[in-house]
Amino acid sequence: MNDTIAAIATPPGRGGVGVIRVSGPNSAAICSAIIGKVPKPRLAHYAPFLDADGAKLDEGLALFFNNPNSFTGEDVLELQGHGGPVVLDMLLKRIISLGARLARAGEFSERAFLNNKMDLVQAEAVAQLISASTEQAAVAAMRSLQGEFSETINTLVQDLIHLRMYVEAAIDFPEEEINFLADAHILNSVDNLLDRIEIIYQRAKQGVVLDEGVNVVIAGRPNAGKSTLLNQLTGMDTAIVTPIAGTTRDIVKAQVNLDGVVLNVLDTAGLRETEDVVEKVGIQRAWNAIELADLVLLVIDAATEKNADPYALYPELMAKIKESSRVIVIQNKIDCIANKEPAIHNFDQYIAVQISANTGVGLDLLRNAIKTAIGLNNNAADSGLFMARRRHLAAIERAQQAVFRGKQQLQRSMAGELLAEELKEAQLSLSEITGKFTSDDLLGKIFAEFCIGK
Ligand SMILES: Nc1nc2c(ncn2[C@@H]2O[C@H](COP(=O)(O)OP(=O)(O)OP(=O)(O)O)[C@@H](O)[C@H]2O)c(=O)[nH]1
Ligand SMILES: [Mg+2]
Repeated sequence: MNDTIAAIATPPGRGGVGVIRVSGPNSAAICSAIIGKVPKPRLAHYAPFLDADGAKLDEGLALFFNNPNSFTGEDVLELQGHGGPVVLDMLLKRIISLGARLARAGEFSERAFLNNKMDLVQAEAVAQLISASTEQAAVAAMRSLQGEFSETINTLVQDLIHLRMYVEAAIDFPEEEINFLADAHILNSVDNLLDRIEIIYQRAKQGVVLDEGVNVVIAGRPNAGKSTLLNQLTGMDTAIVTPIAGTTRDIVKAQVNLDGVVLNVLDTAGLRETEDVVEKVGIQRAWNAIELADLVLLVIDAATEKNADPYALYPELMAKIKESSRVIVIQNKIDCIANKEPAIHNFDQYIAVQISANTGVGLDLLRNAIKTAIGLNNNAADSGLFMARRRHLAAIERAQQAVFRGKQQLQRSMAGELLAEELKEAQLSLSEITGKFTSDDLLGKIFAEFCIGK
């Protein structure tokens, strides 16, 4: 961390303003060399940006932040010049020649983390805020950035530590240990921790959905109305619709914003036996997509098929989908059935919705069914989603398992030492989330996903 890093912080391309960011011990010297002085910290200073021989490269604003009062906690220089790729490159070269090196992706945020300006969750939230593709995702990322998620985790870690200390105290007095452990207080505390971990897990899970979006695949027999449904969801003529069975062959992709969650929707070729070479390839692609889906919308022509049980209708498909993925059976074309109203039925393993993709009736029910299926519970959304990533979920899950094992040790064998050990394990897993105990390898991976200049 003793070197000085530099990067163009604005996106590639042309814009009114382009910003170059420099961080590290040489920032002040670089600033003096380019504009002839180091301006007062945090005050915009208008100046020409000079080349080595005194020629003007550009002109604009220089902002200097002295450590530790900067984003990274180091001396930081920001040069705001004109937003052209060539002029920014020339300025960056000049900065590099003065003793900075090009920053790696995420390196500014990494330094902010290493200098305790923010924890890992907050640093990741910066990247998520930048990549957010819906308003809800941005709001949730901001919430994580402000530390709400970190605080929840930290409180939980504190309580884990307290309980562990309590249990360890008991171990120190062997003659009283059993009585002590039998005290309902310990079991109640363990149960309370388990409940809270579960709530955090559910909230984080929804945060992951917000961050990553959901892979939705529309599947079913030819002519069931899959492409018509896709067009209803996008509100556009996204896919070709004809009365000819086997119209869709390639996969048609579209993004749909469902109350702030991005659905990556794939419309696929109708599943059937065929000798047509092209259609065969299309159907193979459909199967591949089905295997990767988080949610399968199984479209059935309700005018000709009364059954809606996917296990009876599509055993092969139900066997192929991921264990964690959800299925919504869509009984389509109810406009062809006299006096048929749209409806929704919740079963244990799937939801069935009756709609007409042609007229659009029942689409609101379907949207609700999708929200239920992906766990986007409105109450939790109102109570404040925070942004989370898979790595956070995995850590929460490990903590949950450890506390659960600890509880078993307590109940089965009053094994205080083993309970304490499991509580410690849970504490370490949770601390990984905020970065208190995180290996350098993992840190490297996390920050490598960021963009350059952040
Ligand atoms: N009456 C009625 N017709 C529908 C409905 N949905 C789709 N159709 C018609 O059914 C035919 C097939 O629709 P598509 O959306 O192309 O069906 P698909 O499932 O994509 O078919 P393939 O691409 O061949 O697999 C078209 O003529 C649609 O107009 C509906 O809700 N009611
Ligand atoms: Mg189609």
